[in-house]
Amino acid sequence: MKEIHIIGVPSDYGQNRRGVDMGPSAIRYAGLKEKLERLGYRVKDRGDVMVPTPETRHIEHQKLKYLKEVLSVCEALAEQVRDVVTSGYTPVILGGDHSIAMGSLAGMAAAKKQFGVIWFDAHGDMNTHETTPSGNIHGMPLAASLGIGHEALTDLCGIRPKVQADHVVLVGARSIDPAEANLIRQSGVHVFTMADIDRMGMDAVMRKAIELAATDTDGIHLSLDLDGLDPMFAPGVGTPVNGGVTYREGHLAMELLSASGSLLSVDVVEVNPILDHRNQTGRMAVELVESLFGKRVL
Ligand code: 5AB
Ligand code: MN
Ligand code: MN
Ligand code: MN
Repeated sequence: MKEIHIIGVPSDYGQNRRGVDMGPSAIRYAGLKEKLERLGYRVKDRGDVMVPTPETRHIEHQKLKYLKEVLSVCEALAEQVRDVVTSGYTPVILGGDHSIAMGSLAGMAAAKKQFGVIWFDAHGDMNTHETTPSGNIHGMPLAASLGIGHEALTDLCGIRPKVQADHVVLVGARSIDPAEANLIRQSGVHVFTMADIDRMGMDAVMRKAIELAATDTDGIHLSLDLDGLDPMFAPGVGTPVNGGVTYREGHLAMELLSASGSLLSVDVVEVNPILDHRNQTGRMAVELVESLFGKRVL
């Protein structure tokens, strides 16, 4: 039985709404460790990566807000992920905003994994400092991990790129900025929008996504942005977008990934307890992770 290591990353430096730094607490409070243990796993919580206090920091670059802080958090996370993966364990990384995924993927790449990525998200996260409408780095982590954008981000941990575009699949996309759309098209990543999910169904979309991310790789990293779900089921996120993945579609996606046997690692990001209702989104995150690690009705 595989051993799971939980890593908390209480960082909100990638965006401008406080509260997402409390994501790891909210997800732990919803019973993550106990529920994974109930599924038969050994689970170790490695605690939180060190994150500086925002009130002591200021923005230096308007197009790359809190660049220094984002980089230091991601470097620390990458070291933890590398250690967990090279020891043969499965990391479950708790954000924090989505900028932390640059650290997750850097750690995977440092562990010399050839991995695919399923990027479950309402957004593309494919902006750069040149295309960003906000300056928020949580809109850039996928581009950076592919080697696109400012070299401070793309060269994180001295590995560029972290992942190859043809092994990357976006699922649930429905809010892409115009210049970001061009980068997505040029990059060669695979995209299943909400319209594709409507037409093909989540079952067919995920089977295809898993095939694309698992072919020629050692397995799949899931980057689970809770705003991929419809805000009806995940209201506690900073950038909600209507028309998202339903409760059942979300679970089906996790169940299929679980059944594929190709999951290597996961990050669960953008849970913001301040914007949530009685930890609904934290609990949803834990439920999805349970399905991802094999929870079944019978
Ligand atoms: B998230 C937006 N595209 O770049 C930008 O939540 C939103 O990690 C990014 O997916 C959303 O600021 C980033 C407008
Ligand atoms: Mn995201
Ligand atoms: Mn998003
Ligand atoms: Mn390939």
